[in-house]
Amino acid sequence: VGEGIPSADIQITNNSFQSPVIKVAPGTEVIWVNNDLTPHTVTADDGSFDSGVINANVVFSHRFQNKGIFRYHCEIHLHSHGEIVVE
Ligand SMILES: [Cu+2]
Repeated sequence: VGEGIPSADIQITNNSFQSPVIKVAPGTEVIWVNNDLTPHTVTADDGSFDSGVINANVVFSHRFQNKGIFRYHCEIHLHSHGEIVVE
């Protein structure tokens, strides 16, 4: 994360995104941290961003510039969902 860029963390633990819903301001860099031993992905439902495979103990980050509601899921565990509310 660059200097002065606001950031927010999401922990991926036990196949779930913690917290599954967060609110951030435009320009926030959201950082997902895979705490599990299995790989996950962070894939936008609309395809606007995609981490690819995030291995154990690896992070992925994406900066949300625009307001909106961005829903995402894990391509490996399709029951795992999350939502970034940028407002
Ligand atoms: Cu997963």
